Amino acid sequence: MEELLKEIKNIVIAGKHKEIVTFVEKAIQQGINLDDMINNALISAMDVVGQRFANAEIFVPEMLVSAMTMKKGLEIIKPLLKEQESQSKGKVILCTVKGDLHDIGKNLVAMMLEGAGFEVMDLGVDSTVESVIAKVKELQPDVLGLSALLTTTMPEMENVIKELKAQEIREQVKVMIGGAPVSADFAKKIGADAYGEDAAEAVALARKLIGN
Ligand code: B1M
Repeated sequence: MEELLKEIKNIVIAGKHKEIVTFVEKAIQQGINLDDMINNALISAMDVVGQRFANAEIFVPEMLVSAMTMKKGLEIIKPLLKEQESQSKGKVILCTVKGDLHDIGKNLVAMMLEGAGFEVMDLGVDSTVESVIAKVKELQPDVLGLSALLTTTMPEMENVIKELKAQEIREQVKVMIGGAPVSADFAKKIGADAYGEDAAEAVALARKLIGN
């Protein structure tokens, strides 16, 4: 099992997107714990990729192929995470904020929330303040989840919260934020309701925020 997880991790690091499906399916057949596969193979691979990028050992194209490989692996796991839930636990709008194209973490949060029975509306990446506010008004979610991976796009989270206040709808929705550069202190500073460190915590917090 350990060997197979290591192999999956190396496949993502090397961006071997043609091989990932076979290996993830093999791991599922062997009964590998899905959380282990997500955390100890797929996510930890992206940590290595990020480190290598920061050290200028690899560049954007390599990072992109690794991301694509990870996404392919996650797509196979996604249906298995869904619980047999018929009634929605609550409505969540998710997006990556304006200027930011990173979506793997957000997608993982969406998958875990759906798996836990939430109805998730994913607005995608590079979401402008205006588009987020319009969707909040239209869909009236219980929770608005904002993701940012760049220090330069973190201020967009505060802009969304300011606009919710300006439009007098801040009290109607709980705001949860997350992403590698974001912290609990930052969440407090900008007036968010919660900060999720990872996808599992995001689910626990969504439940808490909604009160179920
Ligand atoms: Co980019 N990138 N990237 N990148 N990239 C980082 C973020 C970086 C840290 C790499 C580095 O330098 N070490 C760095 C940011 C530096 C900074 O701001 N301080 C960086 C940079 C600089 C850039 C570009 C500027 C590079 C360039 O063009 N010169 C560029 C920016 C593009 C843009 O967005 N405008 C860029 C581009 C890209 C790719 C497109 C190539 C690709 C993204 C592909 C995609 O997402 N579709 C990419 C990738 C893959 C990364 C790294 C390597 C991996 C990110 C990732 O997917 N991690 C990343 C380095 C790193 O983070 N180690 C890096 C795995 C994912 C599961 O984790 O997203 O953290 P994460 O999500 C976690 C938690 O954070 C949390 O739960 C998730 C699951 O546990 N979470 C939430 C996330 N959102 C949440 C929301 C919640 C709650 C929890 O509630 C709503």
